Amino acid sequence: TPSLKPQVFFVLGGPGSGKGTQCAKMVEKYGFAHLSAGDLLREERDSGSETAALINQCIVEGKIVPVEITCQLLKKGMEKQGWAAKRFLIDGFPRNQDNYDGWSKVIGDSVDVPFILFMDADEDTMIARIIERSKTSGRNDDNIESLKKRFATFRNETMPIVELYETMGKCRKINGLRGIEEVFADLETVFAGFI
Ligand code: UP5
Ligand code: MG
Repeated sequence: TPSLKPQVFFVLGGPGSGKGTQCAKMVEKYGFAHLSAGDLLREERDSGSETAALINQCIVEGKIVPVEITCQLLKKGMEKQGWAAKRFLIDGFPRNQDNYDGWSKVIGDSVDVPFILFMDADEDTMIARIIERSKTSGRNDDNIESLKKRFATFRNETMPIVELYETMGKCRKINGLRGIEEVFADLETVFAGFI
């Protein structure tokens, strides 16, 4: 019997690897729900809530916000979209062991995670994309200083989570270096059975 739990697909990859771009295409073509942890955190920061200063400091330093904050935002976001029998793409989370443990505790078995996507790209490509995007993004972490810190955090804290899913046989690695449409064709292959 098919599971009635919502399905969650985490989307991980370095800054500029194309997480947001590809998720938007899955929303448009297949009606997936998409939650970007980074977008939710920027929204929360801009709301001026009591956690705003802490969130902003983490973002500029490329550090990872405590999971209690991020997980609550994700949970609220999922509830807002309608929790039941949905396919969620959660982009940019879980980024470290603290994120993984916090999610397991709060959400855990109430959803299925069939697999995660790992958007693979080299740093030179990602730097070029982010520097180009910085002309219009308005993001205060789209500068070379913050970017270097984001890469270090990705390598040291997020890659071990990618590897954790890999050892569970639940990581689908995507070559993110090609054009947007070619990358998307790979996603469609990987998601066959869910679309
Ligand atoms: N582009 C995309 N794909 C392309 C392709 N195939 N060919 C050519 N160009 C391509 O893409 C980036 C740019 O590249 C765009 O201009 C796009 O057109 C082009 P995008 O899809 O935006 O890449 P993405 O991987 O989403 O990059 P992003 O910068 O959003 O990744 P980050 O992981 O750095 O940012 P995020 O928003 O997830 O997190 C920001 C910060 O929030 C973190 O550093 C951290 O401080 C905090 N955070 C947490 O603390 N906890 C969380 O759980 C999440 C975030
Ligand atoms: Mg993004």
